[in-house]
Amino acid sequence: MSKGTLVLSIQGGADNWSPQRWIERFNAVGHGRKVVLLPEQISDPDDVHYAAVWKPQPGVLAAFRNLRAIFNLGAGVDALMADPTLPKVPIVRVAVDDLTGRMTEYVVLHVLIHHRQQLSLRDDQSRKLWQPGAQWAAGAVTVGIMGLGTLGRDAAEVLRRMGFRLVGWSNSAKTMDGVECFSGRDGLAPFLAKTHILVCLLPLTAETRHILNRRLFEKLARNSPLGGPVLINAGRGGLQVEADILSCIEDGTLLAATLDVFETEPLPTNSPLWSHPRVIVTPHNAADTDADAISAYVAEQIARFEAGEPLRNVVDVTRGY
Ligand code: NDP
Ligand code: OXD
Repeated sequence: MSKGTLVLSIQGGADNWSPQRWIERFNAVGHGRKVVLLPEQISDPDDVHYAAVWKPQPGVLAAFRNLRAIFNLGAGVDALMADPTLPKVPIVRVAVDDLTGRMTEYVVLHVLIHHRQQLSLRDDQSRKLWQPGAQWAAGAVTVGIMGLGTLGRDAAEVLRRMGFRLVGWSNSAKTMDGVECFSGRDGLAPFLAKTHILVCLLPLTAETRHILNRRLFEKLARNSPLGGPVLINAGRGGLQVEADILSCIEDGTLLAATLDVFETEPLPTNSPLWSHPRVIVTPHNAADTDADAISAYVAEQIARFEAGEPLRNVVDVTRGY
């Protein structure tokens, strides 16, 4: 009897993320399950039981009537949610230690860059200026994390251990050791009023689109030892209004920003963000997931599912994440 086919639909990617490498990986962990890379012709569409996808073309999965689950090869499912023809089967997203650890590295790195005034020191170096300036303790800085999910919680825990003060914001109410937690629309303003460095690790949904705008930046705490509020966005580009970020840095509403994600990716070469001295641009690589870890995770989830156990990290499609 057929084990059922696994189809792959993977947009772009080079080297480790190339579609060919994904086929090799899924063949290695699939225990003989047939693996087909779309748009290759499928001889028996009804034999397709699983799909593993990254930004698939809308409609590409609609023909598979016997699909049992869709595995998104990343943490964010916004690209999938935008496809109204998606079969109504469970969608599983990636939540693995490898990705979480890499994101925490990124958040800690950029919090420290701003906390330790690395942009100014770099500028001084370029002008051969020896200017040690003022320094303050981590405990003088409050980091506010938007999104206390898999990624936000881990980053918060590590930053707290480093001595920063932590506040967090999420949809549902939470309690976390050493993190003052706020939730929902009503919790947003009090959360912002305490935040010196704002770290955004929200998913992109209808509710969060363009949430990082001027009105929000104006509510950030103005008593930061850094001299002004800082934004770090590693969630999605659709969360931010880039014109507002630039104008807020120009007029001092924001001191600086680190951006890993953009409204249009790759960031167009004519974007002023590229060359702004108070903006750090990274190419949506805050947390490149290890592809071996993901294929092993998908194979393990399929094995659980076929043994009658529940899938883990299933997306709530009504919330969109
Ligand atoms: P989770 O789903 O685990 O966490 C999402 C968090 O956001 C939850 O705490 C949730 O609240 C909160 N949230 C969602 N909507 C709202 C809202 N309207 N108001 C307040 N809080 C809200 O996701 P992850 O932590 O795994 O990932 C977060 C995002 O990071 C991904 O969706 C993706 O876009 C991005 N990402 C970026 C990467 C990069 O390289 N730049 C790599 C990987 C991910 P609650 O807990 O109450 O549900
Ligand atoms: C993800 C990403 O969502 O890499 O996993 O952006």
